Amino acid sequence: MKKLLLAAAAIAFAFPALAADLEVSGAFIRAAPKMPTGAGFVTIKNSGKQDDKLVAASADISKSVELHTHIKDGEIMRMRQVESIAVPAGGAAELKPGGDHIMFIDLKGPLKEGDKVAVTLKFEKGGDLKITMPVLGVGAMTAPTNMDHSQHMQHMEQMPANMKH
Ligand SMILES: [Cu+2]
Repeated sequence: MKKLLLAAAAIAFAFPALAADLEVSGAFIRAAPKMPTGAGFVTIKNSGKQDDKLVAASADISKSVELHTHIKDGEIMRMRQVESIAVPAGGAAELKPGGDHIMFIDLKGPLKEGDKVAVTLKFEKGGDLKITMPVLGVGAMTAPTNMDHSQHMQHMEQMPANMKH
């Protein structure tokens, strides 16, 4: 048992930037009912002290997964594969429509709204981070914000004051 703990400590020391420093929010994939490819978006916040990089992503919904960005070629926006996406210390990487994204190439089946996809994000220092990306509508621009929460707050305010015993 003690040996095991020591081994774990050694690994933690070798990789000081832990996945715990990386926080993922707003993940979603656009539905692709008839297309051979799909695009995923997510915001990755790095609360650590070391810059990190998203270097790969994997999922079993497609033959391959690439990291892409958009570049302006004259008046046309084109997609281009990139080797990594920077996740700066104290900052965030925002993968969003029209910018950086995760590209699922050669989908094994149609991506339908309401599906949930398990995706592993691989970071240069933070290691692997497993996330679930919900599939939203074809033209979705952002993941839904927590509207339920604000509604809940309103309920609280409207609660009668004489609820004490
Ligand atoms: Cu792409």
